[in-house]
Amino acid sequence: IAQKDYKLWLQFDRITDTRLASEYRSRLQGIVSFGNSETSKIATKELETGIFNMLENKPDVLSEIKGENKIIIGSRAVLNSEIQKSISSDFDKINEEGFIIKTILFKNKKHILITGKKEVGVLYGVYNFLRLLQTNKSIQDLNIADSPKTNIRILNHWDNLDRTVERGYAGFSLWNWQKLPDFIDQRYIDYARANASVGINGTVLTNVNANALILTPQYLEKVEALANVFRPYGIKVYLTARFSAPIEIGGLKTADPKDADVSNWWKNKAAEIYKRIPDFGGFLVKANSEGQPGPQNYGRDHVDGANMLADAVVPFGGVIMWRAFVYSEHDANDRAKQAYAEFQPYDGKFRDNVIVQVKNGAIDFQPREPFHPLFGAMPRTPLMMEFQITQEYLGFSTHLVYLPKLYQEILESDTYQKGKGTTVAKVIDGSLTKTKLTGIAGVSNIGNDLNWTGHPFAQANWYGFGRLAWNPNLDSETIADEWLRCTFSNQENFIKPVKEMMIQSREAVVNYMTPYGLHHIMDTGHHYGPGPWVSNLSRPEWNPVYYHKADKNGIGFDRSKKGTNATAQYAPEIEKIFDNLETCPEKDLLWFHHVSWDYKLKNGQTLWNGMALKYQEGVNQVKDMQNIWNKTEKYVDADRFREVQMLLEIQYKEAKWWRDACLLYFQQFSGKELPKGVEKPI
Ligand code: GCW
Repeated sequence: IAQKDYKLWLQFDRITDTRLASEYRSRLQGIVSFGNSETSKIATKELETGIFNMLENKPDVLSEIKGENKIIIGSRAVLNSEIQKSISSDFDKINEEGFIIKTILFKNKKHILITGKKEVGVLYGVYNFLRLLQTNKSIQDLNIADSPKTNIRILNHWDNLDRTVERGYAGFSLWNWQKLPDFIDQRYIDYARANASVGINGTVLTNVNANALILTPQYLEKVEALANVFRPYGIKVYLTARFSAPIEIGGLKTADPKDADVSNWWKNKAAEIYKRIPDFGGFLVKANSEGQPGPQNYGRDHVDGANMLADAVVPFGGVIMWRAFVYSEHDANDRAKQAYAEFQPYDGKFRDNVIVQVKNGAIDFQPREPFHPLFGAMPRTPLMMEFQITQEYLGFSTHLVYLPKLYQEILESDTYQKGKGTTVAKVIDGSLTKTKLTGIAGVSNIGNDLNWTGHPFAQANWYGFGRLAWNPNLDSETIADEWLRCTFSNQENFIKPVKEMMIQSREAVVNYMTPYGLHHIMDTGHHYGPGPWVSNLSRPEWNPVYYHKADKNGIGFDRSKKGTNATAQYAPEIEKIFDNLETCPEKDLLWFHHVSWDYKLKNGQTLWNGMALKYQEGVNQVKDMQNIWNKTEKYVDADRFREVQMLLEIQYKEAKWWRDACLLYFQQFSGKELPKGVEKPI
């Protein structure tokens, strides 16, 4: 059963279009592989088996170029001098991790060359070349030069050492600490391979709510074993650092970053780690957030904490990813304002090897949030994006929600911080501020479920995250197209409607959970299902009522000048747009304004009616998704067809649950009837 699911987007199904298959065969008459490293062996093997599976002919692997129509692979250094010379200017088009796929003439014969400055570039090139075949693209006269636009393309695993996964909905952690280091689960290799195939080059193995034990020799030995598996795939290992580790495992009395013993402890710890793992990536830190220890426990600030750790790893080339996800009950007036207030004043104060990791929105991974005001507001500090791939607030691994659509919406947002066109993507890829360190992190949705991600379509979110981390300007629709072809089928009658289903799935979840800028009204703690009524939690900003503020007069959080003035954290042009009820995009209306139930929406409906109709629309959209999927049976293997069908049925039931729960609850305040077109609660 699991086999198809398990193979993710690396199915390499036989190419059924016979004309195309024979064209491919004629152009792929053998592999010439230069290079001897582990990475180049992997690249050769991938090419060999990929071609074999798709075309059913086993290409010969040769060590020199004979005849014609060979695929030549190897990094710049190992290519023969004639080829090197003929394409030397092409290397100017790529960076250290980039690749070139090019049809070349060698001794007057045509061949396809896959190369890069480094071995890992060749590997990326191979996966990209295989994708051309998987998606049935032409391979005549190729001339592709592509490079990742960010340096750190990384998964954040919120995996605990007991293998539970915080906000994980796909089983337990992949990392079998008990059997490591001597037992290498095949899954580790398959995981590395899947990541490399989309260009992911880093992984934080452990939860940001960190356990200091991971930094003890007993665990570091196991981390080392994983790093050894991932290295040939171009993937670096990172760990989370618990700020109080010097006390917990180091026997010190304090973790004060200004204390010499403390900074020495971290320096020694870094040296110990780098001795085992010379290419260790560095640390990800959640400090003074949700009860985690941090520099503020000692009257110090984020800069003190981050820079102390940065100094410990800098001799080895390590980085510190310091999270900006902070909020506290002591300033509960508006949680959305706190990260900006705490971090923006520190712009330019962090060491060069610190990158501040900012969630896409100012609250917490909601179905829709406006972009985080920190993007573009710290021009002298590298900022990296943190997206959540696991669906904490979006129906876990039960609901089908195609997240690259959400990611794209954020990346395209214009911050106006340096005038029009200052998109979040430009902040992230460093093109705006010319920061050297750039990155995108995704909170992983991977576990030891047979299909990795719980929902077969959640694989698309892992894939799409990787693609956007590689190039934040890619279009989510193109990514969906690629993913579907690689994962399921190239049949147009399948691709067209199912792509449509994926694209609309993001708006559907917004509509049936949190239309018009509503947010954080999920039931408490687990965040599954509706809970807008919850009001009894100890911290005000944990209660959904804090976010929707529904009353007789209306609904929504007033973050305008008249309210908490969170809008002032944006560039003046954006501030103006959000601040004004007339110009505020309706999709963010209740995020920024408290609006009367009778407020007239652009479509002429009152807010109450409009909201009710949106909830209904969300339900209808899920119904549409079901209708689309039900027609795909002949294109999809029986198991995945059935799985998705069952999951969509649950999603439909739960979309109605959301609609009914929210409308019945809010109706107590609006005191109004449901408009025509909205089904009566069941
Ligand atoms: O989204 C919230 C989650 C917490 C998480 C926290 C964070 C790891 O509910 O489970 O903790 O954010 O991002 O630190």
